[in-house]
Parts: sequence; structure tokens; C-alpha cells
Amino acid sequence: MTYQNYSLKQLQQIDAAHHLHPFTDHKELREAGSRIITHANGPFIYDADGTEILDGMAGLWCVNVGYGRDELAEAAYTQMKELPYYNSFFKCSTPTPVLLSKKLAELAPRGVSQVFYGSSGSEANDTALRLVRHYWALEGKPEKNRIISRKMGYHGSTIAGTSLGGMEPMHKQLGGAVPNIVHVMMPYAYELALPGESDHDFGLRAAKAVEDAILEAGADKVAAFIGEPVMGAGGVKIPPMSYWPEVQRICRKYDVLLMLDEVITGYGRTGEWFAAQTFGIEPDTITTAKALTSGYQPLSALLVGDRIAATLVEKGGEFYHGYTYSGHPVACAVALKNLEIIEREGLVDRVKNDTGPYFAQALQERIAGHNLVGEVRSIGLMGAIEIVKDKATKERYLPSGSAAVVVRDHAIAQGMMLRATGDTMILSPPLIWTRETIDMACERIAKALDLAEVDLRKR
Ligand code: PXG
Repeated sequence: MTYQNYSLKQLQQIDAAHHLHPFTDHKELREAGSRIITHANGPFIYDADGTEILDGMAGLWCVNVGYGRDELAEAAYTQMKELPYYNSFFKCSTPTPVLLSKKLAELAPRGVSQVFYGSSGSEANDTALRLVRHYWALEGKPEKNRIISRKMGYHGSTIAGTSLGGMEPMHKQLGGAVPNIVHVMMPYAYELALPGESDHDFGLRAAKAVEDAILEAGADKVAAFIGEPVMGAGGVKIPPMSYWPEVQRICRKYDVLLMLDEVITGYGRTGEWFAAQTFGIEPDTITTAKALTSGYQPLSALLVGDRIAATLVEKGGEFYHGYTYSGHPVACAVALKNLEIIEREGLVDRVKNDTGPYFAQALQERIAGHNLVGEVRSIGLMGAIEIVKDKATKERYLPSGSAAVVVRDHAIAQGMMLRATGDTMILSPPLIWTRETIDMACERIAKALDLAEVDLRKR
């Protein structure tokens, strides 16, 4: 039976009766009822009432080629009929993960040519954590196992993902994190730069926090540093250009591996295939998922640098790690087709040379001047709008995080889906957006800001 046999109300009732949602206050949701999205096409999603909403978040940072791609459905269908599943354990392989690995090795930054598959970003980060610790053990340094991460970083929701991440509320519910992971300051100039400190100098100071953490533990105790090139769920926090090269210099100086989590930034989001290329760095591992299939199938790929891979292969011995769905044939078939579409349509170049710069300019010209907006920032097609009570002093509305939700709700009512995290509005649209789509989005956001201002000033 398909959902068409149920009314919206019935679906909501059943949802409330049986479905536990991710990152949700279940009491609150069950009182309010869920928004049920039933179909989508191009840049638009549609709810059960038929309301058209422009999807400013590409689903959840993933639908980079937009919705309604027949080619992706056909790739899945064909592969399912031919070979829906076989594993890649016990010296077996199937064609699509083999070919996808070759493709990823071609696209990846220099020195990165190996791939380990999972089904989610969280799984890929579990793999990454285990792999770097295994690497140092193989190198005869098992005590070199501390990982340095960042406050407000997001690396997934499994126990390892939560432990790597720096989200306090998640840690509070964890009941014991994976040991020996520490968190340093994030490179977020808007709130953390000192008065008069340049962006460049702030970037260097934030990188210095990594060096301090290495020195505190002793370099022979530190395995790796992990970070999102641009923090995503933490609020699209774009580091100064001085930050990443300096972090890389520090990591090399102390022989600490550099792990990038590109689950959001991978596959074109910042105007290069990987943000490592945008920031000019050469990491040892790159965690990817989401846009690898544009969200049409669950799939993650941990891209592994040659240094780690060489040790793994040369020293031998089994790495006791893997998932039933590692290298899933259908997910990999969809990924291959998705990458083909991104290449064929030149979406990465378009973000770099056309829509990315236009998006930045549109946010500056049409959104930044609003009374409620403290700052706008973007890189490629990834942007943030800081909601404040007072532009000059950067004072926020209280309670913290309450104002952005008001803007978001007005935006959705205007036909514009975006996300509120803390006091920050986030945009991460499909890479198929054109200048016209950006214009449409800015118009709706500006209207939402006007309406929200009326509500918020009444407080
Ligand atoms: N790393 C990063 C950088 C992510 O953004 C993950 C790992 C975990 O991926 P999986 O596939 O296990 O979810 C993510 C996921 C949000 C939000 O609210 C962001 C994510 C997931 C759920 C919500 O912005 N990112």
C-alpha cells in the first residue's frame, strides 16, 4: 500500500505513534505534528498539502544534483536487477565499488588514492578514527593515539562520531566518550577574534591552539588532528585563509596526521571537488558521504592518503573493521552516475566561477544590511546569516537560539527551506541553483527577515 491511501492527518498520527525522529524533542514534535514531504523535483520539495518549497539545504547538505534525476533511479534499478548485493569481505569484490574507487582516486587531492566504504558519515569517521590509531600501532607507536578535534565540530552521531565532535549537549548524553580525544577552539572570527585582530592573525591564533594541544600532550602521544574544512552543523563557520595551511604546517612539524571531515564540503560544495583543494592542503584522510550520491543512496567513502595506505599494505595483518554494506553495489552504482552528472554539467566550476560569487554578492547586497543581520558569510554554495538584536554590539536575542527559529519559520511560510542552528541561519543549496534561484531565495529570505523583525521587536 502506498502513502497515497493515507490522508496527511493519518500519516502525521502514525508518525507520532511509532516514529522516533533524529535530533528531536519527541514530546514537542508529537504535540506539533511533523511536516511530511512527499515528493521533490529540481530545486523544489513539496509537502503533503502540495506546497512548493525551495530547498535551501539540499535535503541535509546532500542533494547536490537536485531532485528528480531519472538517471540515478535507473542506475539503481539496473544494478539491483543485476546484483543487488554482494559483500566485499573474504577476498571478494563487485564491479561498482571497484570503478568508484578509481574515479575517487582521480578526483581526490594529491597523495590520496585509496577508499574505504561505509553507509554514513558517522561510520566513515569511526573507520577514520580506528584507522589512524591502527596506523600508529603498525608504526610501532601505539601510545601515539590522542586525537585533537574542535569545540562545536560535528563528526556524526555514533559514539565515535559524538566523541570526535565538540557538541556539548551531545557529550552530556553520551555517558562516556571514546578516550583520549580533546577539543580546541574553533576558527570563528565573528565571535572569537579580539578587538582589532585581523582575520589573518585570528586564523593563525586559532591554529596555534592546535600546536598548544600537541605540546601539552607531547607530540609522541598525538595521532591526528581532525576538522571540518568549514564547520557545517556548527554554523557554517568559515576559517580565515591563514588557518588551514598553518594547521597543516603544525601537523607536519610534529608528525601528526591531518584528517579532514568533508562530509558536507566534499563533491563541489566549496567550488572545488574537495575543500582541501579550496584551502590548499593535503590531508592524510578525507571523510566523505552525503553528496557522493547526492543523498539518493546512503554511502560514505573514507579517502585514505598514500602514507597510511602504504603502511597498512606493507606491514600487513588484518585490520579488524568493516561493515555489511561496505562497497554496496547499488549505492556505488548511484555514486558513479552522480559524479558523472556533476562532471557533465560542470557543477563544480559553476559554483566556483558563477553561482558561488553571485551567491556571496547577493547575500552581501540584499541580506547583510537588514537590521536583524549581524554578518553574512559564504564559500561556494554554503552560507550563513547571523541573527542579532543589535548589529553594532552583536548582542543576541535571549534565550540563545530562539530568534533564528522565528526567521526560519517565516522563511518556510514564504516557501524557503533553510536551517537554524543556534542564532545562525544556514544555506547549503543544491549545486544546480542558478542566479535566478539565488534571486528567488534572497527575496524570500528578506521577506522572512522583515516579518521576523516585527515579531522579535515585540518581545
Ligand atoms: N561529519 C560531518 C561534517 C557531518 O556534517 C557527519 C559527519 C555524519 O554523517 P551521517 O551520515 O552519519 O549523518 C555529518 C552529518 C545538521 C545535520 O543539523 C548535519 C549532519 C547530520 C545531521 C544533521 O546540520 N551532518
